[in-house]
Amino acid sequence: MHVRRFLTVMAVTTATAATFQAPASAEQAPAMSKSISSVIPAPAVAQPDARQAFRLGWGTVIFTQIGSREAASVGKQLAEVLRPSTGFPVPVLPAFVHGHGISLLLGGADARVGKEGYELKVERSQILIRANTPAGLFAGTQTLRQLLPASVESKSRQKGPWVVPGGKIVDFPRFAYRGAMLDVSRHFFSVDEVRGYIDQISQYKVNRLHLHLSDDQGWRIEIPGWPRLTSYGGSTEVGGGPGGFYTKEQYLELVAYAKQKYITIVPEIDMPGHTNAALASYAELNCNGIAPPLYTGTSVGFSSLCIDKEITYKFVEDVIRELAALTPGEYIHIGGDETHATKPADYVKFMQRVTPIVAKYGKKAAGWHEIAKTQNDPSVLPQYWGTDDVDEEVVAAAQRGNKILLSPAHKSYLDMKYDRNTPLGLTWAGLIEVDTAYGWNPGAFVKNLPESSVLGVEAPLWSETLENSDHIEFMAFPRLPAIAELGWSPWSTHDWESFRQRLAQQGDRWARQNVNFYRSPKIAWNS
Ligand code: TNX
Repeated sequence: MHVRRFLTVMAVTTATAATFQAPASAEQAPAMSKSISSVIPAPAVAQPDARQAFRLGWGTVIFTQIGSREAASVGKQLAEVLRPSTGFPVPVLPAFVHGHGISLLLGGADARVGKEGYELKVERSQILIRANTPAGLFAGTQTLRQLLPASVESKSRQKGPWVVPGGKIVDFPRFAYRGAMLDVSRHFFSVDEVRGYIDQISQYKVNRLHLHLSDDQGWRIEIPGWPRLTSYGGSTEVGGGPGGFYTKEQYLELVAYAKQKYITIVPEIDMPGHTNAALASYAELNCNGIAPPLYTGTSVGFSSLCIDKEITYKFVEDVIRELAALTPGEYIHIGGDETHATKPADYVKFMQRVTPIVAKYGKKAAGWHEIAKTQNDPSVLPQYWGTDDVDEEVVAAAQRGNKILLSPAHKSYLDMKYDRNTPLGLTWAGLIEVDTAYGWNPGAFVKNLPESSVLGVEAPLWSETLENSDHIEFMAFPRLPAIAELGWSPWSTHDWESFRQRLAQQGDRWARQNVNFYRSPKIAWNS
């Protein structure tokens, strides 16, 4: 079978040779002079060794830990990146032997790598990635991708040489939660569009994708017993387009796809505000019993579930039970932001009743940081989205034992414009160039919030102005990698000059992957 694949690849190679165009020579130079630390996120420990380098060739094999299906899957995913551009067969075999190859092995790694880290050694004769878990192996292979020339990301055959700079990396994350959020409510994004974003963020060791599945403009996930949520509440979006929703099967497909890339999906149903789509679908959820019309504008803060009706809590429980069943991860996000149409006392009453429902189904509640003032439950995860560095309620929650997730809007909101001329996006939290997105320390950002209380960071992408993958990519790149580095890399590696040089090398990779990135003038892009 391997021989046949080998011959097929040979044939393809010959056929494309005539049309092959040599890449601009400028690309070769930085690839050759690149060091083992030229990666985003910056590795925790990197020791370059200029005397060593590995050259991928026709005979390169990926060896994976014997008996581990997951290690084999990580190896296969790596091979699928390498084959089209190198034209090499790159077979993936269980590691009975060590040859001239790339080995992905479980166990035997440096003690510091923990659950998600890895050790990577690049020598003339082999590349060795060791980790305690398949997630660590996957992280190691994402590093390896970036150590190869950018042209490795092309879908068609490119000229080598395929050299990986020599040395050793010991790498592991600073924070457990390294997230991205996508708002699929304001504009709906298809399964394929979300998969594309998963592919992109997983390259930067992001391990959570928070999906904002409901808002005033659309309800996007099927819930048994409440069919109008999707058939009616999901039928439009901002601007009046057709909207859409995920069936249970489609959603599970996304969960499984993300899992292959060691990303856990965190579902959000925003409540009690941001609920017009649900209120429009079911009249009984409204205090006055009258369903409002569907909404396709972009205002916030005008809708609320009816706090004093029992049906509200039946509805919420049905939703949470279903989300919990669809979620392998520990968190269900229950929103709770901008509840200007809910009285403060009602808001507290609602959250105090709803957070135990999340616990009843075996999950912990995450919520926008307003939730911090509603209870003493230390398992709740407030997500800070303020625009400054002071929040006493969040600090008080941390003092009671809550972990905090950081998404300060003026730093991490990917839907803010880069500058005045950015054609997409909003400005309410400020203009966010890539140096601003990179320029903060999550471990010492909110006044009196210690690093030990910070679970991690998340970069939200709200979609009032975004309609397709090109738009998503333009807002996320290059800022998402900046936030990803803040989540992964130790603060000791934090250095704007180093980051901007490493970022410059990503431009060509995105171009090869057809990622529509923003060519920030702060960066000397390498292509
Ligand atoms: C605020 S941030 C919101 C969203 C908007 C976003 C636009 C937060 C918890 N709520 O409803 O989409 O601003 O940037």
